[in-house]
Amino acid sequence: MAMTQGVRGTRDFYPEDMRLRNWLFQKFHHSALSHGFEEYDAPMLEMEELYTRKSGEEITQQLYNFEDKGGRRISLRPEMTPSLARMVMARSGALPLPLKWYSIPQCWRYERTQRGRGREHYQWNVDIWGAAGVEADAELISVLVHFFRSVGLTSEDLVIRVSSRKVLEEVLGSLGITGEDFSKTCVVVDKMDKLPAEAIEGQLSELGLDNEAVSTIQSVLGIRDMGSLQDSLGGDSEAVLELDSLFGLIEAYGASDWVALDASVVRGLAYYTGPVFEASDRSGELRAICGGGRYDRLIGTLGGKDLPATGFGFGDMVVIELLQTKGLIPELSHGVSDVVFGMGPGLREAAMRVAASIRSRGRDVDLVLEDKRMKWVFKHAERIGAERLVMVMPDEWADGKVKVKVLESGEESEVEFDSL
Ligand code: 4HU
Repeated sequence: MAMTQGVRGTRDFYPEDMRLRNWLFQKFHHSALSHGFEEYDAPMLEMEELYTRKSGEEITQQLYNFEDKGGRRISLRPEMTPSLARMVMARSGALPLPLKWYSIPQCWRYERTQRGRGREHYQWNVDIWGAAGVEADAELISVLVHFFRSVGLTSEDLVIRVSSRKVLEEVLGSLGITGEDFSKTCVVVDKMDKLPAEAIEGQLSELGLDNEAVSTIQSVLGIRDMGSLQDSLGGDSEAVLELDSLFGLIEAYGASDWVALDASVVRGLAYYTGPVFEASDRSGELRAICGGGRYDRLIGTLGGKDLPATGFGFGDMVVIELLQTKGLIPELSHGVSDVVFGMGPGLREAAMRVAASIRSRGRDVDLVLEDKRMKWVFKHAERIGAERLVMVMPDEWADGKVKVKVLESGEESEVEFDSL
């Protein structure tokens, strides 16, 4: 195998890729910071048992796991939420609530079925712990909308489809399906548009759902407006009241155009309990851009005392595809403001003095390290998008001056070294 081969399913980030990634991450940072969130981080490695939930979720069936040299079962994290739950549990009682935290972790998966698919991505995670009301869920939607606007996307490009796990909980509760069976049913229902009908019916019948129950579920999942939801679940349905309040708050935030009720949204993670949402492009060509929801009982399943929580995960890949199709990827420059060039080996030290002086004033300077022709230096300065070319030349330097060329205008001048 050639040594240029990386680990299957991983990506290299060349400087041009890194510029785009950093641009995207800055948008993630600013959108979270603009809403008062604080950044946190956790190790990429966790004890495997943090993810052994046994609800049939794809994410826990595709663990990138192994045994370490001490015989411990370890996994690369497939998602951030369990690490966050662990951190919150470890400081239970000591953290000021509600807490609003975000992170941009690299997450890993290892699927046996298909090759050639990515095994890592970066996933922006934004979470609120200790706030039980839909105000917190509305805040997450606002962070998302802030992000979409900041990258130039509009509500015509994409939609955040919203529902609540309580919709299915009420329907399934009346059929006697509760607790763990309810979570497992949600995981199967999430796959309804991805697997053949027979496979879904088989999995649902294992969970105690007959054909009539399946068609009841299907008709409820088809609901796209609050009127029909109320007709189906009744006026005092908790799901209806919850979603009604949530849409009211989203309206107050001026974000109504970005959201739509869609009862088919359940999400594939077992731990969701309340409002759930996902964003996708309006044309429906791409996979979901992000997804999230309320998970008030996750800590309980990890052996701690429950704490209300809600959050979303937002991968770095699908949104880039969407921005590409919409022509919204910006031209990102190298970021250097000045190129400094000493003409000839005799002026190498002078050029370093000049570069150091400009850098001490807070500018980003690329010093030409070797003897190059003037033509090469001009091309180089243009290619990296520098504003100025500072040339240290024998006669000028003898007078304590350098030659400065402003690249956009082409204007040239002689400047005292001290006043650069
Ligand atoms: C997932 C988890 C980890 C890594 C990748 Br790529 N994808 C689930 O979407």
